[in-house]
Amino acid sequence: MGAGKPVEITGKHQLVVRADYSATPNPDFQKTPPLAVKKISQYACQRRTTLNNYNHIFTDAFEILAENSEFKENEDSYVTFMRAASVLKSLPFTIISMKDTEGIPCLGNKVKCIIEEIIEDGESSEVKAVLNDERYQSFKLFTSVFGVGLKTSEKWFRMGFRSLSKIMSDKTLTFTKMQKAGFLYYEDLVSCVTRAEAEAVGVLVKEAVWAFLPDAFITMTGGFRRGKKIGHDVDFLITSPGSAEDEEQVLPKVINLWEKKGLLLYYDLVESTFEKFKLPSRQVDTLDHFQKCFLIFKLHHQRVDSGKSNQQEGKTWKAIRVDLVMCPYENRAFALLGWTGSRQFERDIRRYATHERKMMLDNHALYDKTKRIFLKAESEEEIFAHLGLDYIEPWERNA
Ligand code: DCT
Ligand code: MG
Repeated sequence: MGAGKPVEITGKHQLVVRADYSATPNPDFQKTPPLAVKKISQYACQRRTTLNNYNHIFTDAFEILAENSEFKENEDSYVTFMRAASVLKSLPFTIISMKDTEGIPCLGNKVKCIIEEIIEDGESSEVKAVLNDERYQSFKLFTSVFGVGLKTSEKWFRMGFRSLSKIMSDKTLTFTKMQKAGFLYYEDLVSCVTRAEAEAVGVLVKEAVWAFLPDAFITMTGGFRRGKKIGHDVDFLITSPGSAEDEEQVLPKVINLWEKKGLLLYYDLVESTFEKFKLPSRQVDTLDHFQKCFLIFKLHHQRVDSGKSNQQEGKTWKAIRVDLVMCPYENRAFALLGWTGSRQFERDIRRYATHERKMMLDNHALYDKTKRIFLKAESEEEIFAHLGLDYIEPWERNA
């Protein structure tokens, strides 16, 4: 009205955060009280992040920079870029000018400079340099092999390797069982798992687990529970109210059954190191102590509903990475929260527990340091309530 004409729409004209905003349009919108604008939290567990990312152009850039920092083992820089990408994913609008970044946490000077460059030039020179960097390219390629981490990548890079074919044909190198499987099924494993394939694996997991433990609860966790349409693997959490001894035997029995049927291309069964009264871990990134199995499943195409599309000539199956986790019944809510992710969401909810509530949270338990007690929970909602957080649905945890 001031300008006397329609003006260009910028972020400041758009609603950032409504006190009660939700992932879906609210039919009672007109009935809700006047808008209360809430500050965006620095913690992902106080933001709702759906898969609707309006800022891909920026978040893709920051994820590449974060990955490069990870390859260089620069933890601080990794965290800076991941937090920036994460907060931008939660915005309900696209950043189109620097004014739009005002008041948004987790955007330090370095990050803002990169945003500004992308707004002005459509790309960041730093990202371009990383994408052209030989070390980055090699690490990206090497770590795409199942079983290859930073240490092995570093070794191969120093030895002068730049391609997988040279590595595979080198007679002096030795490979772990995991890496051998990684090379053998490379093409299948780098092509993403579709939801239809994940559902097909889910049917087989239920069939096998219920044969030995009829009252087991089986939940597909990870990215698929957050509503993603594709993933790099399929994660399942298994628990049952029955006895712990029965439970312990289930994964070995399932493995045995599948192996007999020729459905296992690789597996690694990790026994539980869980101790009931141990305090939650201080590390935001440590692995949990549940019994679990990391495996590569041989999924026949005929088991997949719509799955004829990317079938290779003559090959009737696809190798799929699957994680099975078995957790004690009392810990199921914590395990479910932990295995649903995203990784950034998990990091932030643990950081929030520590710094804002003087509590310790991990995949097993929640401990109140002030009261010196473990806080029990039957559901994820109860964990959020213990932490004094509004409940965030799984599909809003794509931080
Ligand atoms: N997780 C965990 N402990 C581990 C491994 C994973 O608590 N040792 C959590 C973090 C996220 C979640 O479990 C699932 O892990 P991924 O499968 O690696 O991630 P994702 O979100 O499912 O992503 P993708 O779609 O690539 O599988
Ligand atoms: Mg996953």
